[in-house]
Amino acid sequence: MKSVAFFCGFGSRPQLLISNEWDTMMKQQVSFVRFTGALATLGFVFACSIESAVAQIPASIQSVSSNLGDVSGFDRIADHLVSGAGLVGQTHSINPEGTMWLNTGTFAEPNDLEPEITFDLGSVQPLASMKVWNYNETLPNRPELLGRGVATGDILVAGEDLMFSSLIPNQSFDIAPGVEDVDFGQVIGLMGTDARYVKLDISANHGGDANFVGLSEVQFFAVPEPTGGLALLLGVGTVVCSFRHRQRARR
Ligand SMILES: [Ca+2]
Ligand SMILES: [Ca+2]
Repeated sequence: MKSVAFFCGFGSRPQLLISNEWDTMMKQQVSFVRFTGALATLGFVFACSIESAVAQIPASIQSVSSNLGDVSGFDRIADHLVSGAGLVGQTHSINPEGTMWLNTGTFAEPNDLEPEITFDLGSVQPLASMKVWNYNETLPNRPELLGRGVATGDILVAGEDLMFSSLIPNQSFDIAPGVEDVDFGQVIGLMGTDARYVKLDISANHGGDANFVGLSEVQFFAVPEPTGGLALLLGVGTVVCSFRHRQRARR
């Protein structure tokens, strides 16, 4: 009789079971459903955290007003901002050679008094934020080196057509600490704006020498989207929830 009840347990209520048998079976079913629901929720949270962690967008340099590395023996070019060079975990080296960008300022010809840099994110996508590590070169009794870091600038964005519009005018950038054991990356929200190109039109440094401006690293992050795995988990969650609802309705 119990086996009959098992096979029809998800359909109409079997009349031949006595009430305490029915209650026990229902409690087991509800426990199973709650366990499955909790599992689906945990999976969902886990998948969300993975998704957030991998939302960084690979970037390249579309254009830059000048690279000190192009006209001198110093290896300081904009490519070092998007390659991860000098980045260790969430901090950055204090040695600029091969790890940071510095423009020519008035130190080398051609001078660069209108510094700007444009990042290419490969395709138009919704941008959640950018993370900026400022110019972190430091030596004892040389405060002007950290002063070469970007202090203010406009952030502009463009789609495939490279027609820029202002997103954040006169953004302030934190001066770097001159150490390499803290996360000094500054997160700037980009409000989910759809863009392929992001331009920094730099207006001032932090009081450094020779009108230099520089940075250590820049990363971009997309607004997370549900993946196939996430959609599957959401589907499982929906099925479990509707099953629970049906079970409750029948009691
Ligand atoms: Ca770097
Ligand atoms: Ca400018």
